Amino acid sequence: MGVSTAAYQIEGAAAEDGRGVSIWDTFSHTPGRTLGGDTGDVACDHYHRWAGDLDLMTGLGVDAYRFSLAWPRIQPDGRGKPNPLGLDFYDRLVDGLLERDIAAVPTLFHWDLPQALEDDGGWLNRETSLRFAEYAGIVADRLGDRVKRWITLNEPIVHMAQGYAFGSHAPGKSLGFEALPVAHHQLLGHGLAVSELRSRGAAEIMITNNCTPVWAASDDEADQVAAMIYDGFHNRLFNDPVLLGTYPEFLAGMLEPVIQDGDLETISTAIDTLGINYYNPTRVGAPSQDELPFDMKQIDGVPTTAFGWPVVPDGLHELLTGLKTTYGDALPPIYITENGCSTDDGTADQFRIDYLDGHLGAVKRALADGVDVRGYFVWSLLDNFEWAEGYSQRFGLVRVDFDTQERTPKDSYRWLASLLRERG
Ligand code: IFM
Repeated sequence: MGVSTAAYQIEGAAAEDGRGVSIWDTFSHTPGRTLGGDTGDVACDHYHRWAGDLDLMTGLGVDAYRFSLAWPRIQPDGRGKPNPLGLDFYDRLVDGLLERDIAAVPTLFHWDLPQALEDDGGWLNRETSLRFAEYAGIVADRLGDRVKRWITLNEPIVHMAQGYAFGSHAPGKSLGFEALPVAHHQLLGHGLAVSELRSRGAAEIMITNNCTPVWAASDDEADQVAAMIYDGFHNRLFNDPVLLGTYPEFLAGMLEPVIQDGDLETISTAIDTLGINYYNPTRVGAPSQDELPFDMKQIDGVPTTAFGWPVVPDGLHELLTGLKTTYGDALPPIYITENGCSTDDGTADQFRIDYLDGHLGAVKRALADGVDVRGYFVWSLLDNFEWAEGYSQRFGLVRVDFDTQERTPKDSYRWLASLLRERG
């Protein structure tokens, strides 16, 4: 059992110790891009307060911490010689975790691409995949003696869709289907990074995909087809090539111009486990206009989080058993690398307790049904910078006062701590 965070959402210290500019610095400083103009300049100031934050994890009783490395801290321009001070920070963090008997589970890329790489096309440019592999090697050279479990990418679907197709995240491009090469180049970067990590002795490597069970709005053929297409874009575009070495047929044609010989072999280089981030199912129907081949529909009759996301714990069971049915022996053991909810400001968060309890129950049922789930990470340890929503959506087990940086454990923190204590 662990907790999960990401660099740009908590670290702050955006201009310290030689850190370069990331696409999220540029985006959040562009007027109108984030709610209230919020930025990650300070965030939870974790860069300076990391030791206290690790103590919070000890108090919680978790045995693993999933965090991400800020690429621009390590290679300010995304290429070439590493910045020693950036690597030193993660060195201290990993040592601090090991001193507390907490396994370090770093994610190499959680959306904060060095701006210099974006200026050359970002993930639309195949070159970024090669740079990502170089960066993976640099990090593994420094941390690989202590880090055993690695995650390459976080939610490549969200980075492609929100960052390059719809423009609601950095780098803020609205390319529609022209964003598809971003999927292929991220996946290629993943495959190349697996080899770099492996050659440096990594014991366990995974990719983290955001997955959702897709519900057709009705039995009508048009709704069923729309659901299949959505499932293709959101889930299968990122699971199939990694696990099976193929793209879903209807997407393979669209990707053809960017696929080179050997790419799918690289992308399907064996991984050890699969990271799954689950928040909610998605209901879709036939398109009502030309822009997209599906319409998003509301899910009625269930509670919703502060973000307005439907709460459906059974969806996690459906997702996990569905992955087993779809991929069979090709499905490696799974970690739930993110699951959690945003609630209103305040520390009396019975809503989060119910949410976590329900979803842990769903994992238990999936285990009983034969799905090999090895671990579960709560999103998130701390309230943090929720991307375009700024600081308005609070996902933490620990409340953060963003004026004073005071941390206050919520009821859910105490609930989880006692659950973990009882479990021994
Ligand atoms: O905060 C994000 C995280 O960065 C990626 N997964 C979803 C979370 C909640 O929106």
